Amino acid sequence: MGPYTITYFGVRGRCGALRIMMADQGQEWKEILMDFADWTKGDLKASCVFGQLPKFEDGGLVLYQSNAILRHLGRNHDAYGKDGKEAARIDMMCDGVEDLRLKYGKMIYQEYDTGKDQYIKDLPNHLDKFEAVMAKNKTGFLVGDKPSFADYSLFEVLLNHLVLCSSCLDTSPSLKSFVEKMSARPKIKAFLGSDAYKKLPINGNGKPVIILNKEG
Ligand code: GTS
Repeated sequence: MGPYTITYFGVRGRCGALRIMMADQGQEWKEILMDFADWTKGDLKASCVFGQLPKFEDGGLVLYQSNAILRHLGRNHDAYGKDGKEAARIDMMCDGVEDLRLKYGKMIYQEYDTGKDQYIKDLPNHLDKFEAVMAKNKTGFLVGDKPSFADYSLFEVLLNHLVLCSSCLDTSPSLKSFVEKMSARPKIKAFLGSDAYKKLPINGNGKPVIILNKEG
C-alpha cells in the first residue's frame, strides 16, 4: 500500500482526520497543497470526479470523497472492525460524524456571526449520541477495541469543537477521556505538535476566531 499522496488546499478541513489517521498508523504521505487561485483557473478541477478536493492517490488508485478515503485507509490499515458486523457499526458511526461535520461546516461557513451561539447551545444534544455509544462500548473506542477510521473522524471533529468551545466536552466524560487518550497516542501527539499540522488553519475562512486575551 502507498505511497499515498494528498492534493488539497492549505487547511485541515476534510483532510484533518485522514492526516491524523495516517500519522497514527505510521504511514508516510506526500502533500500537494493547492493554491485556491490556481485551482479556479487550472485544469485540476475538471479532472476531479466531483470537481472537488481532496484528491487521494494510493499508487495507481485515485480517490475523491474524504469518507471514501477514510474507509480505504480503514481497509488498508486494519481499522475497519474485526468482522462485517463491526464494519457496519463503524460505517454507521462515520456517517453520524459526517452529519455533525456538515452542521459544523454550515455554521462556520454560512452562519458564523449569527448562528455560533445557538450552535454551541445545541451541541450537547448532538454530542450526547456519541457519548452514549462511547460509554456503552467501554473500550475507549466507538466500536471494537482499537481505533477505526470512525474514531479518527470523531476525534478530529471533537478537536475542532474544542477550539470553538473549550468546555464542550465537560458533560461528556467518555468523549473527554477519548480525546485525552487519542491525543496522548505517541504518533498522534507528535503529529499534532508538528509545524505541518499547526501551520494549517482548521477552515478556509479563518473561523472560528480565537480570542487569546482581552486585548487580542
Ligand atoms: N464530500 C466531499 C468530501 O468529503 O471530500 C466534499 C469536498 C469539498 O467540499 N471540497 C471543497 C472544494 O473542493 C473544499 S473543502 O470544503 O473540503 O475545504 N471546493 C472547491 C470547489 O471548487 O468546489
